[in-house]
Amino acid sequence: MVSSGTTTHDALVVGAGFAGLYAVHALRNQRNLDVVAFEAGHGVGGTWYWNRYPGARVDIESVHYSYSFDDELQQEWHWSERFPAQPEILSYLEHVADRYDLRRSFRFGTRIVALDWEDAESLWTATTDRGETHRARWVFSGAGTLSVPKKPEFPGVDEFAGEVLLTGNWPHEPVSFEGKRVGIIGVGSSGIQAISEIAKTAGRLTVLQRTPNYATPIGNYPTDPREEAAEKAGYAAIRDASRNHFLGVPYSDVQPSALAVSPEQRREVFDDRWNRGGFRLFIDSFGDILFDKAANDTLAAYVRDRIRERVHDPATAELLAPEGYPYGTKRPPLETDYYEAYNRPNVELVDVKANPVAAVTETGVRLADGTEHAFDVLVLATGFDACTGPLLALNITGRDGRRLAEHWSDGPQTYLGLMAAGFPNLFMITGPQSPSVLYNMPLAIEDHVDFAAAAIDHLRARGLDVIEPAAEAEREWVAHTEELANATLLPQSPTSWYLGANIPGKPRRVLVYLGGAPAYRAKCDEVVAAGYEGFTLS
Ligand code: N01
Repeated sequence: MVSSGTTTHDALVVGAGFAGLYAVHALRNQRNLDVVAFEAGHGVGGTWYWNRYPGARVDIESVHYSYSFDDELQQEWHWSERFPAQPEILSYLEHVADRYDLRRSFRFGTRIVALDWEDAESLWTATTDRGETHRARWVFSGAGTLSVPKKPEFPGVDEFAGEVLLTGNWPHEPVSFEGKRVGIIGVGSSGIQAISEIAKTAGRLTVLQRTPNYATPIGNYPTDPREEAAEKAGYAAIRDASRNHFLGVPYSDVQPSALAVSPEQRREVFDDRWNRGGFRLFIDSFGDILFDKAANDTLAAYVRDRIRERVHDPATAELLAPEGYPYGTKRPPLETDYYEAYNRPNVELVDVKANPVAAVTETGVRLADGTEHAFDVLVLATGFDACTGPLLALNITGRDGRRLAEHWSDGPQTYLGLMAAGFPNLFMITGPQSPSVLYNMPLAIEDHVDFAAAAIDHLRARGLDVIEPAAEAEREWVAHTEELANATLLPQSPTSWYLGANIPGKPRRVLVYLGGAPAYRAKCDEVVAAGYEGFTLS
């Protein structure tokens, strides 16, 4: 315990998703610290609590996209599919919460609205939307990376007489589209998953597409008992291989260069990865896809051809075939029968690039040229204020009254994507400029929580209670992450949320570490081995 008083704790955790749940386990169950945790939702699950839209599904195999910290947990849990849908992942997280008795540390339905550092006592004070305050020495933000939906850019959303539904904050009650005129804006991962499902029941579905996406097959199938048994028998090796892979999955068939092989050999590799599904085309085809534009062009052309094969109407196929930005510079969505949805008579594709959405009206949507589309339901799958948005929403004020919003006014500044100079003892789990969304999230989360919890052990063993990155270490890390990003094709995307480019006015900065999870972990290990190099401990 740090000091007396009912609202002073050792650690405060934000969020009850993968990050917050594991943080409570690591701090309270494994270290016996006094922990208080807050969750705005009325249950655990984080992303998997809020994103209940039809078709919501994980796109990394759950055998990999799951906790690794307890072998008993991974042995006893059974996934029904290779890529399970949202309800099953939510059940898993509910099971984890119960199995490790985590719920009792959480205050649900409670949002943190301010976090203020008090230098004199080296404590954070958190204020909740219920007006309570809690103090703690350590703060773990598990607020997530894709948890603050982007505000609609068009006027009139409040005027719409029908229902407006946000994929990222979907109703808990079942939604019926039967016989309804449904409009959907957005064809990112959320939109593509939702369109594939809503198309099956809507009276009419109108997809308002601005930038077409390079969506490729997910390759889902029911769990094969023999495959499951083999994976469980070799789980330790699988987790090792995952942690040693750029994206945190144990794929191992990547070839050096798309340009070093003949067109026929290249096609063979692409066909194989397309047929096997998942992120194999992206990360397990050729190693230069994300680095060399000419290599990237070969895959982009391949995906366009495959899209054209699947869509019957040539004009619709052309609109769906992405051009003008490299494959993978916007996060590639994975799909099941997405393109086939456009072959249904009840589905219509509208290009809102040339003719943008001007306003939402009482009856539907008006485009810039005055065309009106009438809807009963409008679905917004327009994305998130990624990576920085969830942290800035916590309204954080650090040392000397410095606000995080001010520190990050020109884009995020972090050391290791985990801490920021001037914001002591605040661990941003999967924060900006860490591998986070380019790694396998549960493993990225475990790595960060383990690093932070071990730092606390290190400090406590020495009678210290503050850790903070040095400004110079932070500057070097930011420069390093930018250098890595500039060696890739990523900066060539005009609208990617990886760069904050999806939000008007947001500083355009790389929000992820592009050196890959293994290099990142090696760097973290070096920092620890050198006595927390780049951090000031006091
Ligand atoms: O959001 P997005 P998302 N007018 O930003 C369009 C993860 N995720 O929620 O590209 C018209 O990708 C926008 O168009 P444009 C995953 O990491 C994972 O779909 O800006 N359109 C785009 O089409 C993913 O990458 C899963 O031109 C507008 C769409 O809205 C991340 O979450 C499932 C517009 C937004 O796409 C975010 O995905 C779901 C406007 N004014 C999500 N504003 C899994 O499968 C925006 N758009 C695990």
